[in-house]
Amino acid sequence: MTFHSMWAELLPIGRSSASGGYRRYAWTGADSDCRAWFKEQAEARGLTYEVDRNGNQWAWVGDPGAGDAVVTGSHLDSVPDGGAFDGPLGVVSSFAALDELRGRGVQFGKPLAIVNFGDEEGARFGLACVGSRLTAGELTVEQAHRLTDGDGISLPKAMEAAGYDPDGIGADPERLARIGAFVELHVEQGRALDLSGDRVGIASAIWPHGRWRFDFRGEANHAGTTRLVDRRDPMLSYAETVLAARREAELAGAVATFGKISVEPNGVNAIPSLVRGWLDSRAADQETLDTVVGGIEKAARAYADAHGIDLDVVRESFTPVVEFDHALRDELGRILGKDTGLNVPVLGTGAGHDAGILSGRIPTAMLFVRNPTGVSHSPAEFAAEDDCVAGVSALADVLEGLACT
Ligand code: HGY
Ligand code: MN
Ligand code: MN
Ligand code: MN
Repeated sequence: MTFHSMWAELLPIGRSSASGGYRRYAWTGADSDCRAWFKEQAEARGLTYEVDRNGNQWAWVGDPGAGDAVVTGSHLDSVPDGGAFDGPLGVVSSFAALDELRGRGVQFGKPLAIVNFGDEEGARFGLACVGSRLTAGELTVEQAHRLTDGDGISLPKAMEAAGYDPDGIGADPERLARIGAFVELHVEQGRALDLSGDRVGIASAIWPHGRWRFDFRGEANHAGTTRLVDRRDPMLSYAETVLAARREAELAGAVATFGKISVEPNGVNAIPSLVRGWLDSRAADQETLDTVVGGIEKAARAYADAHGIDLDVVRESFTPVVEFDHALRDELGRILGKDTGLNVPVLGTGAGHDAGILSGRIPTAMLFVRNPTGVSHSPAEFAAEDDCVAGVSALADVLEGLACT
């Protein structure tokens, strides 16, 4: 199997014919099809295949119990109408890199594993990196049981419906104790490599980021007969808050996005009783992030008060800044620069990743592959095949340097 043929096999799974975007949500049919593809790739290579207590898939070369394993991989799920590369590029490249290492005839001095972490995007249950958070003990079983999707289906019920036993979910310290390093290859979600003219880069850090839910409660009423002065319309406060978010982020050099909204009763001719807006905000450091979110919340409260609207703000998830393991990051730079003597670019990112979640427990690093437009979380997400193949070789070099004698 070449990178190209694996890619061609995975590409159609969960893809919308209308937009070309993906709907690979955790524990749905498309997710199951992706998981079946992963299992097939593992078994076709004679790897030891397993699913861990949290539903993450693992494919091993060597003894999974031996310890000091080198692990690579990423995720296969997507955001709503997402792109083809975010996640899958890391998983396909891992299998292709293993094939390349076998072609080089290397001997593995340590166990090597390829992993597919479940539910990284949080598209269905609203929390990113569920598979790696559970494994790292960053998400408790009780919290996981409280996660429900838009139809009120809980995470455990969704796992069960997909044929997975949710009863064993939870922290997996023994598994993490057997891992010496985790390296995730990912399409860059930005243009730094395009601007520098490099095919591959190394991650330095992940910005602190989080998700906050703003609930604006007003008074439902008739859109046609209620005078403007008599209204308590939460949509106004919400709209003013979205504009305030842009102003606060611009001032601070950060990012803030209201990308998801729900309206009750959601009728064209009804003034809403409730407008729920979800804020995703990220900044290069904690202090800036606090300033931005604090500024947005302050503005929202001022607007709500002015319109007689009740406002609740709930922080639904948060990931502190991730500084990737310096020694491992520098080791990757040494390995990748050894033939060319060139420094491989090191770049920060505002995107969250499983490698970020695990970085508090095991040494983790990331490789980025050039994305010529920088666009991600969109059907337009793209990486040229020769850049992807360069990413596979870089990953193979890194895995050889870390796992082979
Ligand atoms: O939201 C993120 O940054 C990631 O893609 N889950
Ligand atoms: Mn993503
Ligand atoms: Mn991703
Ligand atoms: Mn991610």
